[in-house]
Amino acid sequence: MTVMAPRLFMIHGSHPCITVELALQRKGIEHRSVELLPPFHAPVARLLFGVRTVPAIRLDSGEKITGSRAILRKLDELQPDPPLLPADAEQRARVLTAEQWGDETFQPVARTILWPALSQRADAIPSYQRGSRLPGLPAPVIKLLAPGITATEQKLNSTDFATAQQAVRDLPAQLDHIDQLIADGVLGGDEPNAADLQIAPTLRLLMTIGDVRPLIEGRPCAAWARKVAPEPAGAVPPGVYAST
Ligand SMILES: N[C@@H](CCC(=O)N[C@@H](CS)C(=O)NCC(=O)O)C(=O)O
Repeated sequence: MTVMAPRLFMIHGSHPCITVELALQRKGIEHRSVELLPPFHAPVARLLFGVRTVPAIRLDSGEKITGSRAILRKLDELQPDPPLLPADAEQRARVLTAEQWGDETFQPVARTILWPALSQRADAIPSYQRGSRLPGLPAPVIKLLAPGITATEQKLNSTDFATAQQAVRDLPAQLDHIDQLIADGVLGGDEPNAADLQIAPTLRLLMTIGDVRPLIEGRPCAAWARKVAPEPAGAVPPGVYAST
């Protein structure tokens, strides 16, 4: 049943935007996507929503909601079936805690590691635009713009090569945490919950980075992420963080 026709403002390949898309799909809510091109998304998002980041949605009523977790809460309110949170209070609290960790702690890890990798491998940038509705820029133009774009994004995301190397070293402990959440039944149930939808797209984005994928493959979380979230566009060849 369609209870509204929200407009989703998104950036192609953005992991929290995929979280919202998966939630909309699960609930069978038809929507329109408005794709923004970074870094030009910032003035548009600020003007329309008063924030710089996406995902953001505008409902038919004109109501605006920003941030993946707030959007999922709103979708559950508007269309309760299927629910994204368990009915049992204890289990619900566990899912909400995992979802918060996924948003605040784990989501930034992908940006921290990916942007310095793309600054080394500008030739990989077009692969992340595959499937975008926006016209692709010719390779020589991307090559010309890449240093500026990757430097801006590294600044926006408080990262650089050394920070990314440290994040790669810290990743196995975070993967242990996800594997534990799966073992505890917080993630990986028959029906994906809000924490599944929040964390799996980040993991899938990390799996596009050649030096990072081997740290994930073979773990329970690799199979789980493949089940929950689609394969995103993009690939950075191995060798960037080889000595990390
Ligand atoms: N944790 C927030 C953050 C969203 C976020 O940072 N989105 C990125 C795309 S993955 C963004 O809009 N970046 C652009 C920028 O920082 O200007 C959420 O889940 O909604």
